[in-house]
Amino acid sequence: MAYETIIVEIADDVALITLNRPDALNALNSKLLGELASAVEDADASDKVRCIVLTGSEKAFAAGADIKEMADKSFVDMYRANFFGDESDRFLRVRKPIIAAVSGYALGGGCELAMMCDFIIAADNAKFGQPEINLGVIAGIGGTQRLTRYVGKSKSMDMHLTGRFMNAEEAEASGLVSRVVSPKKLKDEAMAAAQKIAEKSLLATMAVKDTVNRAYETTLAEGVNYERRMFQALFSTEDQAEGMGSYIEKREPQFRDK
Ligand code: CO8
Repeated sequence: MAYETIIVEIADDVALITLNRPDALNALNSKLLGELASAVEDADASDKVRCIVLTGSEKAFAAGADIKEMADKSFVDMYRANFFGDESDRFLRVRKPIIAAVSGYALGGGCELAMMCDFIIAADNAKFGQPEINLGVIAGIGGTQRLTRYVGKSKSMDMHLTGRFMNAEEAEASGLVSRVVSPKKLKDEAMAAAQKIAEKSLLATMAVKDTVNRAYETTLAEGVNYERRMFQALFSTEDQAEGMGSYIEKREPQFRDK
């Protein structure tokens, strides 16, 4: 499918989705978020895709929701359209792993979009922030909740209340990102991670995503019980027999997602 605001490339079991509004630093408007939701849904349904990478340009992953699109809207406009709620929900329903590869600005909705992915690999020029406070509003697609879970209350309050940016070093130290590389290596690093994930049993990678995300939604005891049942359920798969059999036979596993 042809998109106007994103580029989708599929190779070696990985869908690479690049946000592509260079004139607006990939600001997230309705068109882009609608196209992105469709692209990740297609990737989720495709037999050719086992992992997804979401990236932007070297200067900006995304500099936030499109301020020019939002500026004149009323509460009624935002409420009736459920502004970005539906697109966010569609993105969050994707069951295959999504890696955010962040270079440059990831601000406001851009930071929130990165946090809706399953993990973030950052370039050393990355700048994360929730500067909505400077616009007289607050985060609107999960920032107050997800950033607090990623980095804790104190740092999250600091970011949301002052609107300051966090660099890649601080983001790694505080647990927001999983690794930091140079901007030139970012895409290769993210694609290599995605290809590594794509080699695994898709059933197991989907179970990891489901179960780790459950940690955000439940008590420890409930989460551990959910994990135990998922672990046990995977013993109904051929991939469990293949994975353990190949270890014992000292060969590489051939997973078939069955
Ligand atoms: N929206 C619209 N246009 C933008 C945005 C944006 N968020 N960010 C950058 N642009 C545009 C600029 O207007 C400029 O366009 P033009 O040349 O036509 O004026 C172009 O991109 C390049 O930007 P700059 O010239 O400003 O580039 P600089 O390198 O000087 O500065 C910054 C880069 C610091 C990133 C700067 O552009 C900036 O501060 N951008 C705004 C950052 C921001 O406030 N983001 C938060 C937006 S609000 C939000 O995300 C809410 C999320 C929740 C919404 C959910 C709805 C329910």
